[in-house]
This record gives sequence, C-alpha cells and structure tokens, in this order.
Amino acid sequence: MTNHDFGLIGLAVMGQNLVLNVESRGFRVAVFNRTGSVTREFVAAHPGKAMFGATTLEEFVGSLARPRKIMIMVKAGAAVDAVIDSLVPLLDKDDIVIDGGNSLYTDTERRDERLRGLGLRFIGAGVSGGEEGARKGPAIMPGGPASTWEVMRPIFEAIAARAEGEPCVTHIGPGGSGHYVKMIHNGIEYGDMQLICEAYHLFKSAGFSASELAEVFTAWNDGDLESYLIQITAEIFRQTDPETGLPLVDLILDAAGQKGTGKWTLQSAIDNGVVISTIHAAVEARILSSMKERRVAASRIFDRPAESITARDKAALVGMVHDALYASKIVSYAQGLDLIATMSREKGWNLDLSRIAAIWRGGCIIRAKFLNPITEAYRADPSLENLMFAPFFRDALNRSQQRWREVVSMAALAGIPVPSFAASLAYYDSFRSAVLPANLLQAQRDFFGAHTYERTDRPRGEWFHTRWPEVAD
Ligand code: NBP
Repeated sequence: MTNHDFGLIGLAVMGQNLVLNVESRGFRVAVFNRTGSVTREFVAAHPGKAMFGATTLEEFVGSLARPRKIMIMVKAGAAVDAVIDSLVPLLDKDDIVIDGGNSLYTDTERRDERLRGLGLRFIGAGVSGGEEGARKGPAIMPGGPASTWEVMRPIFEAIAARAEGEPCVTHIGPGGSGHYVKMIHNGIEYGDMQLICEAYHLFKSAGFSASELAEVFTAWNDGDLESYLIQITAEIFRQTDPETGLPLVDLILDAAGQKGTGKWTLQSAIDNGVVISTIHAAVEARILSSMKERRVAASRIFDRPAESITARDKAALVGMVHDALYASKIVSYAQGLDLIATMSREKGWNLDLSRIAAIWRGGCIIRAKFLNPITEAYRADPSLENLMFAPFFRDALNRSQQRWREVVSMAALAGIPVPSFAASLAYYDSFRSAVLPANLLQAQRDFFGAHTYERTDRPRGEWFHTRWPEVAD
C-alpha cells in the first residue's frame, strides 16, 4: 500500500501517542521504529486501526502517499541526524520531514538548510503536552516555510488541542523559530514549576498538611492562577503511597532532574543580552536540589536562623503567597516573552506573540487562564515593549507588590530559599527603578580600564574619561 497520509518514526511515549491521535482524526498512518519489536508490539496492541507497521525504512517510505509527510519523534540530538541520514536517500523532491522532538533550534536551522539543498522540505515543530497531550491534543509550534506549513496544516490542526474554539497550533515562523519558541515554553515551564515549589516550601514550613495543601491548590485553581500545573499539584498532594499510607510527595526524593531545554534557554538569554532571572533561578534550583549529599552535609554545619514561619492565620499566609506567586509569574512570562521578541528581531522572524500566547492556552504544560490576558495584551499592542507595561499586568503588579515583598522577606528571615520569588522581585525593582547604582559601576570601569562613561548633565552618547588617582598596591 502506498497511500498512507502520514508517517511517524520513533515509537517511544510521544510517538506512540501522537500517531494514535493522528489516526483517530481519520488519517491513514504508517509507523517505523529502529527496534522492530517495538513497532510489532505497538501495532499488535492497537488492532483495527488504520495503521501500518513497517519492518524496514524502505517499506515505510514506500507506504506513504506523495508528497510524503514524515514526522521524526526520536531522542533529540544525534538520533535525529541518524534518522535523517537514512531517510534522505529514500525520499523524493518536495517530500516533507518534520522533526517533532525537542531539538535545539540551531540544529533545526542546520537540518533545514541541508534538506532544502536536497529539494526536500523541513519543519521543526515543538510539541508540548507530554504523553496525554500527544494522545488527546498537544500544542504544536511548527517552524519552517509558510508553504510547507500550509501542506501540513490540515493534519496539525486536526490533532492539536483547542482553546476558545481555536486549534493550539499556528505557523510560528521560518527556520528554527518553532523549536526556539518551544524551548522558551519549556524555560517558562521551569519557572512556573519552581514558583509552585517555593509556595509549597513556605506552606510546608508553616505546618500545612498534604490535605490542606491539596485544598489550597484546588482553591487556587478556581482563581486567577487556574492552570494545568496548579491542578496537577493539587492532585499530587492527594496521592498517598499504597505501601505506607503516607502522602506520596513526602516520600519522593528532593533531587530534581532536567533534560536540557532550560539550560539552552539560559544560554540564548545570555547570547541575546536578555534577563530571564526567574527562569535562571529555576534552573539553578534544580541543580542545587540534585546535590543532595552535599546539602545534607552542609545542613549539619551551618546555622539556621532563629525565626521560623508560624502561620497563626493560615488563610492570610495563603493570600500573601498567592500574590507573590502571581506577581513572580508575571515577571517570568515578561522575561520569557522579551527573549522571544528580542530573538525575533535579531533573526527577522517576525513572530506574533499574541498568536504564540494563544496556542499555549491548550494542550501544553503551561496552559493557563493567565494566557488569555497575555494574548489580549499583545493583540492590543503587538509592539508592546514588555508584558509588565500592559495595563492588566501593571495593575496586578502594583496590587501585589507589598505582599510579594512580605513573602520574600519572611522567607529570608526564616532561611527558606525562594530563589525564583526573590529573583522576580529583584527584576521588578530594577525594572521600575529610574536610578540604579550603575553610575558607580561605570566609574569603576573607567578607573581600571578607561572604559569611559556618559554623564547625567550631558546628552546621551557623549563619552568621558577621568584621569583617576593612582592607588598603591
Ligand atoms: P525518547 O526521547 O526517549 O526517544 C526514544 C526514541 O528514540 C525511541 O523510539 C528510540 O528507538 C529512538 N531512537 C534513539 Br534513542 N536513537 C535512535 C537512533 N539513532 N535512530 C533511530 N531511532 C532512535 O522518546 P520520547 O520521550 O517519546 O520523546 C521524543 C521526542 O519528543 C524527544 O525529542 C523529546 O525531548 C520530545 N518530547 C518529549 C516529551 C515527553 O513528555 N516525553 C514531551 C515533549 C517533547 P528505539 O526504540 O530503537 O530505542
């Protein structure tokens, strides 16, 4: 049979669920996996589906209608190149290869250039939503030529999640922009998760039980923090360990893992001169958490503060932490979107931040009510310089800032690390400060390196140097 509409290579958790999703929308699919037993078992486990399990790559390619539409869903990195290398000799002009994994956007640009040179078409598509999203409807962030997007559009729109009636997929932009936006999505996800963990840490230190925590997060999920991550956090607090009957969360080791998209986001921010301190703190919090043995040893050596968090009024503490979390979340998104906007200008991608925020409203891990006002803010002003300037978020920050400060200072006094709350607050305070101490910094630079400085009493762009006194060593 040579009439399959869509082919997928890589039948691990994402590939399996994604291809079942595609099939369920009425497309005939062909699948292939490097380890053949995986293909056989997968096809056998889903009888009655319009699905062909190929035993060789040649058979797989031969089973697809032209132009072929082949999605690669394998481990990011060398595996993607290995699959492309073996596919290329089997393909015909205008066939479409889609990399749906979490590839680094620079790899996507390299692959795009190579395949274009061979007369093939390439799409680098970020897919978010994990296993469940892949099966029921992910958010999809495809980058590549608009004409190739148009060919893929019916399949992508059919399988994507929907929010407010619209499919959670849009043509992000050219080249590696789809994977870039997915990378920043993951960075923002790191920030959201860490902020929730910091709120949890404060509540736990104040003596909240797992069932009280479940109630707090359930209530939050009815308000302006409504989101998938808040929802699953409430569920996590409800889960007990079948063996011990204890809350499962208390039995899980506090050493976090990470795969790389957070680190790539930081590297891009540094390359572009954009501050994403909330996400930075979140990535570093995972690194510090992973040093479990060192932390245990240090906990025996270093003094802890005399103060602890005592919540005589638990409801008041919940309200304060809510505001600190909400304000920090605004800062985190402002930073992440600033990075996307900066990169868009740098690369000439012409990205539409309103559309990007709109497709994140469904299917993906960071889906949240919060993305509605972000979508609106960029729709109202596509050239919005920073999300914090949008009236909705400006007012929310002004309303929250006092309690946000109280939470960060309370945590500092009790010795509870809240790196992302604190980094967000420091960013906010720097951002809203008309005057910062960088005058002294410029003086220091001029002193030791003749780097020159501008003056407050002269127009910008005029540079001065002072002959500073010599200092003895
Ligand atoms: P994995 O990232 O665990 O990759 C496993 C798949 O890659 C298997 O099908 C494996 O085949 C194949 N593979 C490897 Br490894 N090396 C290969 C090679 N040299 N040639 C051909 N195939 C090779 O799978 P996943 O968790 O489903 O993720 C797939 C992609 O989606 C990744 O880029 C991931 O970052 C991204 N993603 C994952 C999630 C998630 O929640 N898991 C969410 C969003 C995006 P084998 O069976 O022969 O070993």
